Amino acid sequence: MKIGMVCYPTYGGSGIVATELGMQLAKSGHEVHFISYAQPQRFDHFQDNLYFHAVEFPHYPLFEFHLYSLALASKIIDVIKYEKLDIIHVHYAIPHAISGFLAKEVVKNEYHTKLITTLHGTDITLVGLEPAFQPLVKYSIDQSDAVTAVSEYLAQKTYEDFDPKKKINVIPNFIDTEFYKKMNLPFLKKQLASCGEKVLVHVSNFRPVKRVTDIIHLVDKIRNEVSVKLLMIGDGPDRSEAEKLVISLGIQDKVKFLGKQQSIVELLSIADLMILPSEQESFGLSALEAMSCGVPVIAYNIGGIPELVRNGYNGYMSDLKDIDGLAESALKILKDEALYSYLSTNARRTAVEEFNIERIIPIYEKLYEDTLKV
Ligand code: GMT
Repeated sequence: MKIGMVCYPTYGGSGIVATELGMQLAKSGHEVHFISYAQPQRFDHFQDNLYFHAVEFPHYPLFEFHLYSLALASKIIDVIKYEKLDIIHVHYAIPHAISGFLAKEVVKNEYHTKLITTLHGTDITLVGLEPAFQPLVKYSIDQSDAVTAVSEYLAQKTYEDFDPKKKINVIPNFIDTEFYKKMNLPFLKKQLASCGEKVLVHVSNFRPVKRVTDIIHLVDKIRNEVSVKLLMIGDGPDRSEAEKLVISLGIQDKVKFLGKQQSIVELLSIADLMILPSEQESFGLSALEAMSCGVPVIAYNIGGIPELVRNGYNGYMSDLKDIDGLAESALKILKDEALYSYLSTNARRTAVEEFNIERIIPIYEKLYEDTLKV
């Protein structure tokens, strides 16, 4: 099949999922054309069957705002015409789904390209609900030939808030468990943590929904009972508030802000526990990355998290904003070696048995095939 993959290219779960999906489909012999304003972050080497088309958007004094959605639609039209795409698969509804719909409409007399939309999270739960976008998100879902959501929770939210005419197919996010696999890196551990310190890790874009300051409070609550080092990986609007909190609590020696990092597997390999206290998370890809490296996860019981994290099996969940509950779970896990090893083994097992890329890609391929038949 010839597939156009539309996504955000930068940091963020939806772009990562789209890129990994595209790269894997290309390996399986499909021709995949990425369409975005920049080369997707993980598409950083030559691979057969994989192509990138940059969306150019002209600046003109009359346009106070960039008309990216229109430029994207025009680029999709070009790629459909030149490459004869069977499918346009857009990731994150805004504005990709409406641009895909527009492109499809423009070429419909000559080309029968199908539109598939994957909903990822805030396109439904947050931004998509803004009155400025809601009608178009609903319309583009209804006009897609197939729609997928990355968790049962997100599918349910879409039914509740958008009343779609279409069935929402749940295809969970996935992971390459051969790539995301614990490495033995004692020197890196020594570099980042003192001897005997347990390594806690958080990876996100530090947006308000991630509640990063809860992690700092958690460290403050447990630091006298267990020796820990927290690695804060990523960057975003709430980083400086978190840094200020670290200073005001006087725990600078316990927390390292590493900023954006490419070598996540290395860092997860030296981690003992992943903390993800988001107040919204349709899936929680960073939790799955940690679990694949054998790192148990503690998180709030919200959104799609319970589809991934199971209490007492591969991690623990607490009620939203219950930092004491999170701290209790952290202490339980870090103080009991037998429990730790049980959770760690099951975290890896969950990734391998339920979310392995090899299990999920054929589900997308089947959806493509079924959609082309209609
Ligand atoms: O930045 C993004 O890629 C989208 C972002 C969002 O806010 O919608 O992430 C979502 O998509 C990821 C990949 O499917 C999920 O793992 C995240 O849980 C989800 N984020 C939220 O729901 C907050």
